[in-house]
Amino acid sequence: MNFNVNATQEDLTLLQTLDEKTLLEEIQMRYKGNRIYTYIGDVLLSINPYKDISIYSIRHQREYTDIKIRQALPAHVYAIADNAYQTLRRTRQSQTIVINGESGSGKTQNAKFLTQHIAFVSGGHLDIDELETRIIKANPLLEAFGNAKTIANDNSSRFGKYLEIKFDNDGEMIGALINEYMLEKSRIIRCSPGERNFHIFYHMFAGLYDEQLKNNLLDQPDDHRILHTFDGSRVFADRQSYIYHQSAWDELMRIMTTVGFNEEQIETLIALLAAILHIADIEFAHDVETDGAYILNENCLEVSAEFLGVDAGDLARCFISSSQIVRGEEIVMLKTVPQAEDTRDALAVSLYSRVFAWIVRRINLMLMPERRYATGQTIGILDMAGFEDFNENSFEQLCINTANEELQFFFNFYVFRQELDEYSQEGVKGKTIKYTDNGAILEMLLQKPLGLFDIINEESKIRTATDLTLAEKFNKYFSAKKNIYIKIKSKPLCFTINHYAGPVTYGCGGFLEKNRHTLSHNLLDCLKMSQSQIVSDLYAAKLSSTGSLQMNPDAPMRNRQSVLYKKPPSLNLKNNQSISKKAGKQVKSKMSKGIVQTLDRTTNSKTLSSQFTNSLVELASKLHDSQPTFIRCIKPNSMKQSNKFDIELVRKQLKYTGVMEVIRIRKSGYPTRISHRQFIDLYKIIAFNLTSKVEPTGSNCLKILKATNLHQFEIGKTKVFLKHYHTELLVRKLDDIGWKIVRVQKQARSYLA
Ligand code: AOV
Ligand code: MG
Repeated sequence: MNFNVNATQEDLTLLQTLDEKTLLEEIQMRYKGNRIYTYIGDVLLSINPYKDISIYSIRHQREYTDIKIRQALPAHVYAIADNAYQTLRRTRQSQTIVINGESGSGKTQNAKFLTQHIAFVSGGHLDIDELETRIIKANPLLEAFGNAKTIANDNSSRFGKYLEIKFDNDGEMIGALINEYMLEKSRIIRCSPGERNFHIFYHMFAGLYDEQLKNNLLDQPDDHRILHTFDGSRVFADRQSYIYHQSAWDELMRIMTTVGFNEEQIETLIALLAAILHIADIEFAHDVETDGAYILNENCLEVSAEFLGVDAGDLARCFISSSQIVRGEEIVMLKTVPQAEDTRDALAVSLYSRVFAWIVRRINLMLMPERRYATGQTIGILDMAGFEDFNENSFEQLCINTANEELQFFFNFYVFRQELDEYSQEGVKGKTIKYTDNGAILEMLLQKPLGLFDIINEESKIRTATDLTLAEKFNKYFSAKKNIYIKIKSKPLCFTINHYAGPVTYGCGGFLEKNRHTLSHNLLDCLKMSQSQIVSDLYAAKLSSTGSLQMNPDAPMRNRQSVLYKKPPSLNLKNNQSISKKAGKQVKSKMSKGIVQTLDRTTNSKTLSSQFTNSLVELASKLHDSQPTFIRCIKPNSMKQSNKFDIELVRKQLKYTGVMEVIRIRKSGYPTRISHRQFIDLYKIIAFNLTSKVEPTGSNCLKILKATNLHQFEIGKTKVFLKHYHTELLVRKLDDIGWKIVRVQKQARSYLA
């Protein structure tokens, strides 16, 4: 193949021949020449280079802010950021940049470059440097707690992030808000072979001083159940990985200080992370005397209790028994070993998710703009966990893939459906373009009643329901949907969904337990009473409908001293294994007084699936309220390697993201649609006197378009329809006129002088 990257197109809508082969060749050639970005009109295609390419620097940022220079430069994510910002300035309408793509395709990296560039162009305030640094530094902090190594990506986002950057009326950045969605919290207790827990734990072990480790009763990561590797190898397999995590921790400490965490808060965080490790290490066995569970390693129980600031006996009772008040009487029962283990895991998971939410709240507090600047003008950057298909897929993958379906639907809606609908309403002859609509899949997943998530929720309320009865319900309701849902006869717990990005087989073992994820009343009461200010505050806080914490992020550190920080647990533990057995006997004696068996009382009816569906609704409404731009990220190979272009893999992604159709609609369509009124307001000066009153009619719009020498636009009944490059030409024309006006004014002033 002839190799001349300069002969390739920066914008795929300019391709003469439009077929899959040409498209793939073009992209492959560009990839070889490190041209990882390509425009499709106003959509950006991005391919992960898996290596550093020197296209991100202040020099590049400067070049891409100048629209005249930018036109001659290769396509770039900076241009997308710049465009969103300029559009916000011009129209005062909030913008969103939506980044999609499979896991490992480069979404999070692009989100960082976008943030960097928007901060760069919108700086201005005296203290902007500090704000800019905070916004940018919030990323590595969130990643340490919210990202983990998976099979698809060594730094995989295990939560969705919607960053809203806020502006004042002069277009200056004044603050930001991070919305976090759907942290994959179950990773705390369980991850698949070859994967790891959240980065923060490894950073912490490598980075803490010996004294700090000792204070938190920590030694080696390998000592803890939830950090064990699957193949039994050591966590820090070599010196290099140890040093890597150590420097990551040091960097994190610098960032936390920059972002505004004080020493006490950092120590408290470390203690909470240690508490999670100790809780997860508690082991249970069957007590023949009571026929319930008891705790084998009570030293772990005592350490956990001390870290949590609660009484060890109370905590033991929560682990091994449950209770319910019926007609004023407390009914108690002992748990089996698996039930006790579930309680332990639920506590570890809940503590981590609350810590994560607390960190996000604190960051937000530090990024919050002063009220007097508030304008409601924002640029949002959406970076969710990407589409996943592993050897085994569970509830977490179902949530992640459903969120991706929703984003694909939004993309289709905005790029195809809405555009085609508008043409017909406005009497514009647009070409008809076929695209793959995923509405039916989304409906099956999210409809109420009787969508898949709704069924999970309903089953979770039924005492006798099991994962098998759940799978049977799925089969009953969805088997008829042959193109979307496939029942697997040989594996009764499994089913396949034909997602927009391909078929994924899910196993529903554990679905109900994961969905319930609730802590018992007893445990919640116990935690709320904690002597540790932060623990009691974390658990006193309400959860919103989407599962985020509703608390004052400043509260935990005031008033009462934090037990966690001030008093590290002692090592002098009573080694007599009596606490949980004693508690068990007490419960047993209560039970013998005529007590019936009941399930755990649960407090919080917000199941995971209801939080999940609520956050999707919230997100969708944010997206629909702003003007979106899309970045489609493509993964060049599954080996995380540079210079490897797996044609089949890329072809598959181009196909399911509908890239070919996007090229077609961008070639023949009009992505910019703007009302006559707004068009006249923005560009009047091109064809009329600044002071004259111009009616918002099609013919007046036409005068402006002719004066700019534009072709291939359409004027509809109430709107002007433009090609994506038209806006740039109009802005340049405005720019030229602006200069002329300035020159005339200068001249006039010099005459007067
Ligand atoms: P993701 O966000 O799309 O996956 P990332 O943005 O984390 O993917 O990218 C994965 C890895 O690819 C990064 O850690 C980098 O090593 C590399 N990479 C991505 N983009 C670039 C770039 N522009 N230049 C250099 N290296 C890059 V996930 O979060 O798993 O869906 O849930
Ligand atoms: Mg990511």
